[in-house]
Amino acid sequence: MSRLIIVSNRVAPISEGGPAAGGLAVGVYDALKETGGMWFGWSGDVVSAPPDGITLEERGPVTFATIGLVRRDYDQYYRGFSNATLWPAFHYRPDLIQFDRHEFDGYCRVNRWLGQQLAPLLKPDDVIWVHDYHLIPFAQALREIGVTNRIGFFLHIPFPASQILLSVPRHRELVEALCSFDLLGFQTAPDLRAFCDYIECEANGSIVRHASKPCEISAFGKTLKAAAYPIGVYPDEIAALAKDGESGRDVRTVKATLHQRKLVMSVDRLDYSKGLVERFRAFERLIEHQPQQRNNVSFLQIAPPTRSDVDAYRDIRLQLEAESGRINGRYAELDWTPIRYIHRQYERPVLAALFRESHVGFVTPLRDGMNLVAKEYVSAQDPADPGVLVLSQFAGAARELNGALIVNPLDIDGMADALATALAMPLADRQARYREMFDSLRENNVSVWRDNFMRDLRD
Ligand code: GDG
Repeated sequence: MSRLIIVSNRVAPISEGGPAAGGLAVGVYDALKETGGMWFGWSGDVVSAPPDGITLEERGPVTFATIGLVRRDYDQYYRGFSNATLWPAFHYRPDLIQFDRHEFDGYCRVNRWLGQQLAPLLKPDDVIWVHDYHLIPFAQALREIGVTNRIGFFLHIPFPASQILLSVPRHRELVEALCSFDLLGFQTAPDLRAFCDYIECEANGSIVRHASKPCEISAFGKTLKAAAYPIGVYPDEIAALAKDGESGRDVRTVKATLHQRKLVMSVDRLDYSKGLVERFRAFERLIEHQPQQRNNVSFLQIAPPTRSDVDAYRDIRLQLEAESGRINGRYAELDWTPIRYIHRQYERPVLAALFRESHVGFVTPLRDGMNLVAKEYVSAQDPADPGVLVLSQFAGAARELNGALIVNPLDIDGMADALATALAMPLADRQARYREMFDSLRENNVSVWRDNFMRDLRD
């Protein structure tokens, strides 16, 4: 079988056999090990002089190929256009879009440069799978220098409705660049629909739709295929990790400090798309309106730092610190802190074990391509006594996790009500919801996601 070449902004730091990496990294790495191939991307280093070339590291049949970025490229391509323009736009936050034409030029320049670095390493029958919004112009860049391999693209974040995308200057160039791929993958049907809507209504393109095959698109003088491929997790592995961690030190500490109180838990990168402020207010509303919950439930929010050099991320951190301080100041007692907010990263097995320990998984993004935390929370539950998932209708995962209590993350009272329902839910109801969700996670695990995409790309 032809080699697989994965291209993503960052190359996952995989220690073989280790539990450090998440579903996506493990799923993709499995495929690489099967077919042999290469994973190419930014090393994560900002270097003082342009790098001599790619650093190659062999691990069995897989080659890790990484390269550093100079400060200007990091600023324009990564911090600028990717994370201060595309991320807010694609998460329906035009109010947060910052646009600078030099950053857009830098974004395209870095994509061309990365393409030039990769091209000499390619073999004619390699199949290339590019990931996410940092690399929208990547296929176009490769085509310009004569690469004819099959190239697919998977967008991990939402694809916005046309009226939102139109607010990004140079949107047409972005969509035209996407049309240089052979296959586009989106997380959900609404994302695919939004893309098709742009093609038909803004780009004068045409689409042939099929019931169970990718649709065929003609636009900008090119033809390509597109479909929805919802990303999954490995639920059985997460369940085993969670069970193993039950008696670990961190879980024992949490249990000891809870003193039989119930636990509501969330884990998110500290990102404004994740709805953290609204979530804190919903927990406050619960203990405000239901005094019997006070001192009987705690809320644990783990929010590791991310992109802290982008302005909007500094703002959300300050806002969250203010909200948790205000709510705890108002309701805390000598022996009870309502919100435990931790701005730090934890090991994957610790998170899984804490998920299993908590009575409610509170996952309420304002917008999310999929949201793997929701799937990991369900996977980690104890089948004999599972917790309840409270999930935003705006997470891609809400389309699959039918056993969750679905909420609108802007409806603070609605979220507080859902928390109360979850905390009081009888065991039989919790078990039925859990079982349905766990079965569907198994059926659509991350291998299914990967294999479906690869089948359509090689087709
Ligand atoms: C993007 C899209 C889409 C979080 N904190 C820690 C930690 N995590 C892990 C979680 C989960 C992953 O990071 C986060 O994935 P999400 O899907 O929840 O969100 P994004 O990071 O925004 O991911 C999203 C995803 O891509 C995949 O396509 O679902 O919609 O936005 O696995 O567990 N892991 C560890 N420590 C932490 O403190 N070890």
